[in-house]
Amino acid sequence: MIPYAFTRRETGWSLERARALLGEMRGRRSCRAFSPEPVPRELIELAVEIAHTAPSGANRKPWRFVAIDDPAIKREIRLAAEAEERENYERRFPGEWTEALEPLGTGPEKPFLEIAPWLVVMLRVDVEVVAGRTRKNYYPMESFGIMSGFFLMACHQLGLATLTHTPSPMNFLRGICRRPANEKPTLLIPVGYPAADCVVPDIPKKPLYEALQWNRP
Ligand code: IYR
Repeated sequence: MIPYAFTRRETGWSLERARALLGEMRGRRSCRAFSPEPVPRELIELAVEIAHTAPSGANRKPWRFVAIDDPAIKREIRLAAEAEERENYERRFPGEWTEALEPLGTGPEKPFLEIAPWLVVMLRVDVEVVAGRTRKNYYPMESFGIMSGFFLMACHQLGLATLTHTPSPMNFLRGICRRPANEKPTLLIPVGYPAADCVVPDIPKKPLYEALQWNRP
């Protein structure tokens, strides 16, 4: 054990930072129309490194990242994702789901998978072989969720737009990325700048009082 190098802040400082951060995070939107403008690799590496600082069950960090800017791989991913999504929208989705998606304007075409300069594939690792022994990771779902939240927030803070995309099923990504069978493709996150004419749905956000309870009613 070592001492925790924690910086204690004044409450005024914290409040100011919290309000500024809330303002910035309120401005984050899922982006479905990207500009092809390149993003330096170092920026992606830093965002991934920030995500990788996330806490995880027993510090196992049950995730892998594959960062892709190779146009040939992006094209392969787009074609495979669109094939799955076409099945979803035309056959697999129940009516209720397509209704819920209607106001978001989503559909089976995913041009952003080729246009965004980077695709970051995140894979969840529930079980892995370490030093010849198979071991189970702890709380992989929770850990993965925390990690991906760190990533989305980091990207927004760095001035990058993202989309949490989950083509379903997304096992095709394992083959395309040449990852082993114990790694489960879980999120496919395009990262870049919004296209100049990017629009987002004008939808209300659930008010905080519907989500937050203080103590007991
Ligand atoms: N994965 C599908 C459907 C979809 C699901 C949710 I939840 C969204 O917020 C948006 C879309 C698709 O990407 O089209």
